[in-house]
Amino acid sequence: MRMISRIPLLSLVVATFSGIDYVGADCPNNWRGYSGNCYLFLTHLPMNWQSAWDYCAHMGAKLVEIETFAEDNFIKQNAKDFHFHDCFWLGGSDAVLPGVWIWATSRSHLLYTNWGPGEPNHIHSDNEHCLNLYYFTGYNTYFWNDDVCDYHCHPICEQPSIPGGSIFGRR
Ligand SMILES: [Ca+2]
Ligand SMILES: [Ca+2]
Repeated sequence: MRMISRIPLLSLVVATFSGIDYVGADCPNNWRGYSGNCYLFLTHLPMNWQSAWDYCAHMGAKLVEIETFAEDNFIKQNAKDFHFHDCFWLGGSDAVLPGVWIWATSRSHLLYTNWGPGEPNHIHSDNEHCLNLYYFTGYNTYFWNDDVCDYHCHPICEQPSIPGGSIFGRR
């Protein structure tokens, strides 16, 4: 007699991927949380790169530094939420040594990158030393782009989230 054993499917794994994990309680108002960090998309105040860097630094944050595909995806998805096709400043620059891109706050080299098609193309204009998230219309999405630092884009600030949010006055 043959025994047919059925192995119950104990765990049904439903893989969903939104790339967005809101942990708002750990972030200040209007900041969006993802994987231990909080991000502010300052969509009403486009400014040049230096002003964007200063704006974030003034709050004790940094102009966003994207280290992973997951973080990049989170930033891109959130940028799309605002439904305008525009640019956002990222915290990268090659102003110190043209062609050598670093994250300006942490002073570390860019390891992960997501350059748009043909970017960085500063070799053609020789004055694009600041990194932004730029909407490539033909691709219907955002990519990284080296751009003129005096252009006006929207800052994205980043700072670590605090479990419980106590330092932000929220419990
Ligand atoms: Ca980061
Ligand atoms: Ca460019």
